[in-house]
Formats: sequence, C-alpha cells, structure tokens
Amino acid sequence: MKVKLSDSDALVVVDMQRDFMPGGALPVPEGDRIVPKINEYVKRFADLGLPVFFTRDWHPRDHISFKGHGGLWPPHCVADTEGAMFHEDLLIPSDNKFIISKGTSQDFDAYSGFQATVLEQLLRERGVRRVFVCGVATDYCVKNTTLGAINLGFQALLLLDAIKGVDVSEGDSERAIELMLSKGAVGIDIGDLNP
Ligand code: VGL
Ligand code: ZN
Repeated sequence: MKVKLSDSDALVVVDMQRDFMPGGALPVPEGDRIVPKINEYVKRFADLGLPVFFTRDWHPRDHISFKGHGGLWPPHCVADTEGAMFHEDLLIPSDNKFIISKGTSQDFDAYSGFQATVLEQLLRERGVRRVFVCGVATDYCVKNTTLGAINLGFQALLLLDAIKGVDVSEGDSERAIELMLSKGAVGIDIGDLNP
C-alpha cells in the first residue's frame, strides 16, 4: 500500500516515555527499539511541515490506575518526574509539534490520546483528516488512540513497524492489531511512504 503524505495528515506518537521503556516502572518489552523508526517518521512529517503530536501519560501521584488506589498498574508516569519524560533519543521537532498530556485527573484514566484532551480540536483546526499512529503500548494506548481517531471520523494509519505492546496476556498485541484493522485502520510501514 503506497501512501503519499499531504497537508491533511498528522503524526501521533503515543507515550514514548521513560517509564514505558525497559528499566522503567511499567516497561514495554523492547519499547526502546522503535525509537529510531519513530524518529524516521517524525523527520518525514516535520520535513513536510506536517504537525506531529506527542501524547504522554501524565498522572498525579495517587492516580486511580495505580495499585493501592483502585487500579492495576504500578505507579508510572507521575507528572514532572523523570519517568514521565520522553525517551532521551526521541526526536522532537522545534516547531509544529504538540504535547498532549492525558490521565491528568486523579479519578479518571485515559488510554486514548483523545480522552479529555485538546487533541481532536487541534487536529480539526488544522484540517487533519488522516492520523498516523505509532508508539506504545500497542494493546493499550495505541489501540485506544487509534480506535478513538476512527470513532471521531479520522482515517487511521497504523505504523506497524513503530509500535510495541506489553502483552499482559500472550497475544494481546496481535489481537489489538487485528481489532484496529477490522475497525478500518490501515496498517503500513515506512517503505509504504512515497518519497
Ligand atoms: C499505558 C498502561 C497504563 C499506555 C498507560 O500508554 O499504553 N498503559 N497507562
Ligand atoms: Zn497510565
């Protein structure tokens, strides 16, 4: 599938934060391995002047998703801590980039970059119709962000060579990919982008 980027396209990089990388509080196995590929996508979009959105989990210390506060996860991505910082090698363009914080309220979790954020508004203001999604975790925030985009009427392109999952249960990531594709996402990789 060949894809030519146009001015109604945007890149959404999901949750490439230290706590989701090996050694972090809630590691995605090999989550760091996709950084170079994500950087290639970021460069392609930035070179064309297209917007790049970086979502980040940005939780309060006592967030509802944390063990001991009603949730399942170890504390992770607490706002303003090192674990919440982006991977140090992640390429962040100097302009036309946007940081979208999610899961910022104590009593509300957000696996989708669209939940209680300005992401949809920013995309619409820019006339974006197609969103290209990469990052972690395939089976949580990538899945929910991609399905969120589709539900809001955007076309979603899933960057298959630039996602990684946690697989709490074996096969979760594969099933998440199947679900996204069955809902209308189009799976591509970097070779599908026309120069
Ligand atoms: C995520 C679990 C908890 C994710 C965030 O970014 O996929 N997963 N919080
Ligand atoms: Zn979280």
